Amino acid sequence: MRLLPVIAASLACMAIAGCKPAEQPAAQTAQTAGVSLSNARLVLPIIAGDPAAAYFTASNGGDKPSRIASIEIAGAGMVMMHDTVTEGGKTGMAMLDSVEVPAHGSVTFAPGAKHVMVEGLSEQVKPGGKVALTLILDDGAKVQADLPVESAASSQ
Ligand SMILES: [Cu+2]
Repeated sequence: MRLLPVIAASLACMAIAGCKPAEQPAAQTAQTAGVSLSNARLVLPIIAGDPAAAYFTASNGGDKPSRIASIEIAGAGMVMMHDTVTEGGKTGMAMLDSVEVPAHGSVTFAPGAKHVMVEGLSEQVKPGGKVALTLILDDGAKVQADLPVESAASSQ
C-alpha cells in the first residue's frame, strides 16, 4: 500500500500521479448479494470543484467474505476507495483496489478512515437530493443504494 501525501488540508488528490480508479471487472448479471448498505450518504465539498466523499457501512450477512471491487456513483466522473493512513506522524491517503466485507461482519467508510472519494460530480447533485451508488463486488454482484446528499456544513 502506497502512502499518498495530503494536499493542503483538502481531500483533493487529482494532482497525484497514480490516483486512478481501479480497473472494473466485467459486469455480470446482478445477483442476490449477501452485502447490504446502511448509513450511506454523499457529502459535498466545502469548495465547489473539490472532491466529494461518500460514506456507508457495508454489512455481509453471508457465510463467505465478500469483496468490494469498485463503486459507481451516478453523475460522478471518478470514484475511488481510499484509506486514511498515518505514517511517521504524517497523515495521507492510500488507494484501495478492493475492500473486504467479512462474513457476518461489516466494513465502515467514515470521515478520517476509509472513504469513497468522488471527483467530477455533476452540478445537478445538490444538498437535499439523492444520488445512486452501486457497489460492484468481485463476483460481479451489485448492491445499490440511493444516497442522501449533504452539504459539508451539515455533516460536521
Ligand atoms: Cu481520499
